[in-house]
Amino acid sequence: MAIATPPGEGAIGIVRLSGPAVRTITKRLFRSRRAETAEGMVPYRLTLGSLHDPDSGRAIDEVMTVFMPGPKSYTGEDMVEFQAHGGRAVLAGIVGSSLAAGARPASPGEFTRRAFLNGRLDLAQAEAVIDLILSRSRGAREAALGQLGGRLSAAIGALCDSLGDMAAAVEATIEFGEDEGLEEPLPPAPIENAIGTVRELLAGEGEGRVLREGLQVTFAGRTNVGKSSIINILVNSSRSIVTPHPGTTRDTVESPLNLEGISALLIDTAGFGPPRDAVEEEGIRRSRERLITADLAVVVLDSSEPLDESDRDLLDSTRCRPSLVVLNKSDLPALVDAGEVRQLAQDRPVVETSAKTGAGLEELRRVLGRSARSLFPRPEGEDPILTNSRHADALRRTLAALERAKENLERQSPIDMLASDIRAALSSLGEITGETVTEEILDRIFSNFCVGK
Ligand SMILES: Nc1nc2c(ncn2[C@@H]2O[C@H](COP(=O)(O)OP(=O)(O)OP(=O)(O)O)[C@@H](O)[C@H]2O)c(=O)[nH]1
Ligand SMILES: [Mg+2]
Repeated sequence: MAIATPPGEGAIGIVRLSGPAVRTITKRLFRSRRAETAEGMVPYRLTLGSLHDPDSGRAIDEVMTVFMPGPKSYTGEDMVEFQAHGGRAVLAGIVGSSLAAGARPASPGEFTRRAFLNGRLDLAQAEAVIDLILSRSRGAREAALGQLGGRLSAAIGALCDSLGDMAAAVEATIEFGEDEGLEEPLPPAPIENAIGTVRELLAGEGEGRVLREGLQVTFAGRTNVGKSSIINILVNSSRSIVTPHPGTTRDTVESPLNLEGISALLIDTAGFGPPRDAVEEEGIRRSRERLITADLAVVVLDSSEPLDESDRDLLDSTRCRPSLVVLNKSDLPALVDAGEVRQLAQDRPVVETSAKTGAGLEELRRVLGRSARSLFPRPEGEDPILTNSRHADALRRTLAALERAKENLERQSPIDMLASDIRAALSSLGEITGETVTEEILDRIFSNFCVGK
């Protein structure tokens, strides 16, 4: 039993129960308005009634109740959900009465864990549930929904099938005693195909990281060019401090922003310039670090001051990376030749802005969105996207085992070795869908869930 809705006050608060005692407990708590008993409930249909304390009989709330008999329920067990008014005292009353009627509090993710243990979902799908709840952008949501629908599981399942056939052929050979090598060599195609598929899945890991952590967009430039002012406008808040003094931003400041359905993290950095103290020096070191690790770099220049060496260095050092150039302070008389900047920018977009008047900011938003899209072209494709580092880790071990298998096959090594490689690959794949997974890993996964899911 657990409250399934977020804490606080809301229109509706849901308490859900799952397990073999659900019918008995419901009978003790719920009175259908029409039948005056819980028996008036039709499975999977909402029934209006009231909840009562089992000891005193006192009413707690008017509720809608839905009874979902197993195995056709989320957990695969008998389940009931009470849709009550979403207030603290109401929900506390329902929880207290459920306990008195024989329920026990659920642990985090216990409903989904039971769904997994009862075969309603595999582990990758169960993990997609929490990803879906935590998703903050369309891309993340669609990837999680695809995984929940079994997209990744199907790809893993197909791999397991073909490797399973191969394993069976190898085991059969061992059984017939030909352990000194194969008379007729096994065809390498299934292993090569599997290696290709695993590599392809792993190639999508970068996209998955972007979905999970957001696209890192680092704004860099000299001090006082207006980096913080621009970011504040883009994220519509005064997240970074802005002052006329050079060296205002001394540490990196991160602000999340949704760029055309892709969640991004705009990173404001300490401006480049001669450091006046150890703090600024460390700030500049951090700026460089965030520039190196950025998915997208935004080079900000001040058009009201002549280009200097550090501007040119920055334009040059970001040339071969996904980056764009912003020429800020377009409201002031220009001392920078826009033509020269375009030339130094080469084929990168150059956007002229004024953080003071807001000119060019919409265009900058569009250009950022376009760059994000081009870095991350297929959030709505049909291919599974690897968003989970646990899955990536298991796939890397699968790949290593498959590569060993390929080598052993080519070298015509003793067939036992091949058999053990294929078994290792299958076992790593099984960790993803949960066929081969330890209790400890399950604990770790489900402890990230909220109570009530
Ligand atoms: N006229 C004009 N002033 C601007 C513009 N953008 C920023 N400023 C001013 O320039 C000064 C510096 O702006 P910031 O946004 O703090 O610049 P920064 O690049 O973050 O500076 P550091 O944090 O020191 O590296 C502030 O006084 C801003 O008001 C602009 O487009 N036009
Ligand atoms: Mg700043």
